[in-house]
Amino acid sequence: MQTDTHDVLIVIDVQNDFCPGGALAVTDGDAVIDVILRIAPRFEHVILTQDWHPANHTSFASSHAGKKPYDQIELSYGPQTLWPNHCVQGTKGAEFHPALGLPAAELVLRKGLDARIDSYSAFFENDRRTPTGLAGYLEERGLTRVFLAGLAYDYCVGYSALDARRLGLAAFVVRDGCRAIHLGGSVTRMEVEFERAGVQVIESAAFSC
Ligand code: VGL
Ligand code: ZN
Repeated sequence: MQTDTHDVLIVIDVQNDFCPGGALAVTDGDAVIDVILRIAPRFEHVILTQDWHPANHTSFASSHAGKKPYDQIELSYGPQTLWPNHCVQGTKGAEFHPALGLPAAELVLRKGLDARIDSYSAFFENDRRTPTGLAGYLEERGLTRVFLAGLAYDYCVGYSALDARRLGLAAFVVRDGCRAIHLGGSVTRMEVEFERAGVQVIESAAFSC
């Protein structure tokens, strides 16, 4: 896999709360860091996303009386899985993992700021319509192929890849640079969607580095 000036590596949500010891820890979540640091030098363009919720966010079980984490509820924009409080703005848990040293990243995109709506994708909130601005940024910068890694494979990485395809971008998910939450068949469900949308799943070895 050769990269060129139209390619961008989007590193999704490598934050303390998604790593071991965090509020919404993904098994082995911090293992993505070595892979990401190994492939990042292949890219002229690197973007980081940061889940960045207010303390009363609607995706938190604690915002809904009688609900607990991983319950499903119906919101105005569709079904929403409820999570433990995580990535609250300004907290340690919301900070990038300290080993994720990517000082050359050109953009840090924060998402999930609106208390009323969740945002898995880096491109759109969970209504699948409200844009984050990332599509405009990529377009203006001439970035047409996105490579995704980070956390979690079956949520924020997955939805970002699907939306990239919806926007007409080529989308590659670097599988060993991701770890999944695994919630009731979420990985299989996402991979069916990848297939349908034309998201390509590759391994970091494809960069031969
Ligand atoms: C994520 C659940 C809630 C993710 C973020 O980064 O995949 N998952 N918020
Ligand atoms: Zn979140």
